[in-house]
Amino acid sequence: MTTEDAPNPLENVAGNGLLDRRLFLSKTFLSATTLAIIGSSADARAQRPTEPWMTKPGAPFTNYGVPSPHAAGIVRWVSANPDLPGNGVAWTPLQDLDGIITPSGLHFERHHNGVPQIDPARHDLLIDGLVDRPLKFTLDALLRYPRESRILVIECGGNSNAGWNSRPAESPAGYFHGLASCSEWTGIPLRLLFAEAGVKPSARWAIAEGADAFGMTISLPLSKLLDDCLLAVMQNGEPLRPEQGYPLRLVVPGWEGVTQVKWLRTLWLTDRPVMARNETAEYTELQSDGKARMFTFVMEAKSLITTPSAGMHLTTRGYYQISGLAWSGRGKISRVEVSADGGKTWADAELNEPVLPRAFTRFRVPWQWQGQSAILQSRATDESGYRQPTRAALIAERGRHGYFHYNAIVSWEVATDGKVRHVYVDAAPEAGAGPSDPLDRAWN
Ligand SMILES: Nc1nc2c(c(=O)[nH]1)N[C@H]1C(S)=C(S)[C@@H](COP(=O)(O)O)O[C@H]1N2
Ligand SMILES: [Mo]
Repeated sequence: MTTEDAPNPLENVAGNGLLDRRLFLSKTFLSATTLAIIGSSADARAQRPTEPWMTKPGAPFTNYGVPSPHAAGIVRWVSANPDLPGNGVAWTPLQDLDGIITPSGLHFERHHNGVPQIDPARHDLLIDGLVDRPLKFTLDALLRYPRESRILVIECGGNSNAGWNSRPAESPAGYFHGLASCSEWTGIPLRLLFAEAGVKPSARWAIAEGADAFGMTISLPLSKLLDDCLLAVMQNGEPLRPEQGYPLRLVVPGWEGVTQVKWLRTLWLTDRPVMARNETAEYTELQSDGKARMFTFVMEAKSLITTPSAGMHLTTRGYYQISGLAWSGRGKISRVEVSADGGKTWADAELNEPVLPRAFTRFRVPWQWQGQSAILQSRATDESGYRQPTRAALIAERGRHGYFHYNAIVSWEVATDGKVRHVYVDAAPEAGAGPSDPLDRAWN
C-alpha cells in the first residue's frame, strides 16, 4: 500500500461512522482503538500481579478437551416441542463465535424424532431400485473408498423464519439465524458408490432414508447426487457427531438442510420423486400469485452482522469492528456491504480468507461509534450476481404465507445508550400476516 492509499482512520467511507476497510492494513490502526497505553515498560512489569496459576502446576492431561469454564456460556439454545422432546431444534450461538468453522459441539441440530444411538457394526447402506446391482455397504467397506473434504454450510430451510413475523423477534443473532453452521465434511463422493451399483438410464431421482425413528424420507434429483454430494463420515476431522448423523450422512452442498439426510440407511433410485411428508405437507409454500413453490432446494445468499447484534450493549464509545457471516447456496460470496444508517449508504466490508463456495465467509468493517443511534445492516452478493433482498422486497415477492427460505437483510438498531436490538426498517405490508407468527412453530 502506498502512502497516498493510506486511509485516514477518521475518514468515513459511508454514513454514520463507517470507516475504510483498508484501516485493517494500516500502520495507524492502533490510534483508532482504545488500547491501554503504558508509561515505562519497567514500571509496567513491576506492577503486574503474580496470579495463582503462575506459581503452581496446571491441570493434568485429558483424553478429550472441553472449553474453558469461562467460555462455558457459549452453548446451543434448545427449543423443542414439549409434547415430543425429540422434535425440535438447537441453535448455534453465532453471536459468540468467530471465523468460519462451527465447533462440532455447537453445530445446530434439527431432529424430528431424537438422535438415534447407532451401533456402527449393525448399520449399513443399501443402494437399490433402478440399478444394475443392488449393493449393501457395510461401514468397513465404505471406509475403504476414496474420500474428499469440503468446508460447507448446512442451513435449515426454516432458518431465520422469525423474520416473517409482523414484529421483530428480540433474540440473540444465533437464536434467530443459527440454524446454519459450517463444518469441514469428509466423505465418499456419491458418484463412486453409484458407479459401483450401476445406474440404470431410467433413474432420475433417489429416495434417501434415515435410520432414525422418524424415518426421514427425501426425494433428490440424481443429477445433484452425482454432481457434488458426499456421503460424509467425518466432521471437522473426527467421526460425525451422533447429532449430525453418525455414522453416515448425506451432504448436499448449498441445498436446504432437510435434504441432507442423517443416519443414512437407504438410497433408492427411481424415475420420480416419492412425494414424502417433508416435500408436500412441509416445504411447499403458497406464493403471493397463488401458485405454490416446492422442491426449492437451493439456499439463496444471506448475511448478518454477528457483532454487534441484538442483546449486546456497547458500553464505551470509539472504535468497533463490525463482524458477520455471509453465505450462498449458489457458490462464493463476491461482496458484502455494510450500512450504519439503515441502508442509505453502504461501505464494502473486508472478506476474510478463505472465501469458499457454499461456506461461511467472515466479513469485517471498522466503525466509529460516538454515542449516536445507528441501524446496522449487511447485504451479501454472490458470484451468480444474486443480491440479498430487503425485507420489503422479499415479502413483495413471496407474500405473507412464507415460512421457509427467509433471507432478507437484517437490521440491528444501536440506541444512544449502546443497547442493540432487532428492528424492521422498511415499510413492509404487515397486513395479511397469518393467524400465528411463524416462530410459534419453529420446529416444523
Ligand atoms: N434422518 C434424518 N435426517 C435429517 C433430519 C431428521 O430429522 N432425520 N432433519 C433434517 C433437517 S430438517 C435438517 S435442517 C438437517 C439438520 O442437520 P443437523 O442437525 O446436522 O444440523 O438434517 C436433516 N436430516
Ligand atoms: Mo430443516
